[in-house]
Amino acid sequence: MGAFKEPHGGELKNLFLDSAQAAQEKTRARDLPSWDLTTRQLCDVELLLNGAFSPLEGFLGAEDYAAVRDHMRLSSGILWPMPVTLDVTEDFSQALKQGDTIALRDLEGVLIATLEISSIFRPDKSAEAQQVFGTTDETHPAVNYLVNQAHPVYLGGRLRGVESPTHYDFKHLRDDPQELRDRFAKLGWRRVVAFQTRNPLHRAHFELTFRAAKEVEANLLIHPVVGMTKPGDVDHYTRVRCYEHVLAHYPEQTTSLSLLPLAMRMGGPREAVWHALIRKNYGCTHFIVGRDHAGPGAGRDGKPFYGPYDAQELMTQFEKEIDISMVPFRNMVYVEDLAQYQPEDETAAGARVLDISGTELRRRLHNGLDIPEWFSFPEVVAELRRTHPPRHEQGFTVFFTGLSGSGKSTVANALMVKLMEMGGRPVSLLDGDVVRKHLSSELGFSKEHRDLNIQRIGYVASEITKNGGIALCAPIAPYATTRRQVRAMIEPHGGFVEVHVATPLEVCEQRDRKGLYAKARAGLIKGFTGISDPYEVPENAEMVIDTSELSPDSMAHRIIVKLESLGFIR
Ligand code: PPS
Repeated sequence: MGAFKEPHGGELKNLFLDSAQAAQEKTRARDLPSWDLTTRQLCDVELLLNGAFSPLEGFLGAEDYAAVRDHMRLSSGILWPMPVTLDVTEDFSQALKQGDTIALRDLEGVLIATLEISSIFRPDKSAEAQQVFGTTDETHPAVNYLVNQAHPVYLGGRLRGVESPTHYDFKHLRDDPQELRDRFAKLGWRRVVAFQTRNPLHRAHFELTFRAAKEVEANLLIHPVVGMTKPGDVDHYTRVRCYEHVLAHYPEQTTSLSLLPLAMRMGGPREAVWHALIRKNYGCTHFIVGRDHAGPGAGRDGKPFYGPYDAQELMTQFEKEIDISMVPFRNMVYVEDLAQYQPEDETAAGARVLDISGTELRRRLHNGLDIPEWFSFPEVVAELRRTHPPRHEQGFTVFFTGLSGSGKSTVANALMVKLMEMGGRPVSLLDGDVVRKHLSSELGFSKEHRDLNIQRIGYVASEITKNGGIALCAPIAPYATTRRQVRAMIEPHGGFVEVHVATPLEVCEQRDRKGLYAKARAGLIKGFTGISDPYEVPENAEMVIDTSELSPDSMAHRIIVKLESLGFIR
């Protein structure tokens, strides 16, 4: 049996040129203006080229864009809920006109496709945010992307595919729509229910997918997104290792795993409809929509952007038109007395139900606490513990900030020695003067140069932290914005403890160990921090210390106690 579901729009697109044409296109591309695709654009291009976004043949032009934004349809009338657009800079668009062709390259400069431009337009971003995502609140990840990352000009047009973006990871689990259709046909799978996910699978998901497949008498496709998901999600390498473990728990020959390089928008109901269309293109007949499908969480006002079952409601409207059957699912909870999972709305009144939220799971991982077997498979927990070790096994950064002569280096040195005495993790000291000698020797003290210097320190510290080490940084770091950037670079990889060395300026100036304050006062050094250049006092530092009050040794000891209380050492 061949494919049993028509692709969306009737024809499965394949935008790749044959090898002779691709070679010609490569030669031609040498003289074409070239655009380096962003990570998100690269995901979109991959799914455009391989037909996952059928019937699209390229990025949306102005007319289709407006129709999709306002009516969830292409101008031809075909249902399409999500704008798929190519955003470029004003500068790049300046020299372009309709009819021109541009080369689209990946981050390394490899030619992926060419685009024949049919439309150049400037979107009204707030209208797009409001219409597509129902909000202009920038805490919504897609709105944040649209407003703060997407470039101002959109280029629409048809794509000619030269080469699919390269993936070095999990090649055996990557299938394009035709490959999955062929696999289903070969296995004789006529009914396939797809499960979309961006999280590791725990027992509740396992129960839900297993029941869904049984209910509709279909085979199951676990189809996780490995392109872009919600910032802060578990990385896809860890997730895929988890999925492979869970796969072994389904009855043999019933379930398949394939990875989808989609860039999610976290667009709730509209995104659910989009996900369903995509799964239909991959040959699936059924699609599971659970609670809060593709939900971005809560907004600035603390309220969720979408209702928990909004996605199911919108899918109900379009299910027939898309021609894929939704398998709606309520939240699954563990009923302790029955020792089994049940949909939330089927549990008997008064039954003792157990659940562990995402936040609670992260807390338990952080602290190395028990994660019960009713919640997850032990192999999955072990995998998560490998990438999320408890805090005392993670790397961390102690970032000292304060005026010249405040005692940052002295305390940092004392702390380094104490940490080395304790052992367990390598310790690196990125002292202001040392960094300026080895990492930033060409930089001066303008705002631009100071920012660059701090960003370099942040980068090195984030690498040390990521690899499980301890980084002690001791620059002046006078600007709040740059300190915030450094925190954001490091926190995803481990701990970040900001210590404000708040020794008063008079004391620093009185000490004047290097004689720099005297020179600054005499005007011999321009832009000296605290004298003729600002120091923005930290507002959210984890610790504030003053070296005019206590010895460096006592200070270092206080920091050790703080690190213990935060769980980074024990
Ligand atoms: S920054 O602002 O964080 O990039 O500064 P940093 O890399 O920590 O370098 C500070 C050391 O450089 C000496 N120095 C100056 N400091 C402040 N302002 C000016 N204009 C300046 N020129 C030279 C000073 O000795 C600082 O060392 P510390 O150890 O902080 O006293």
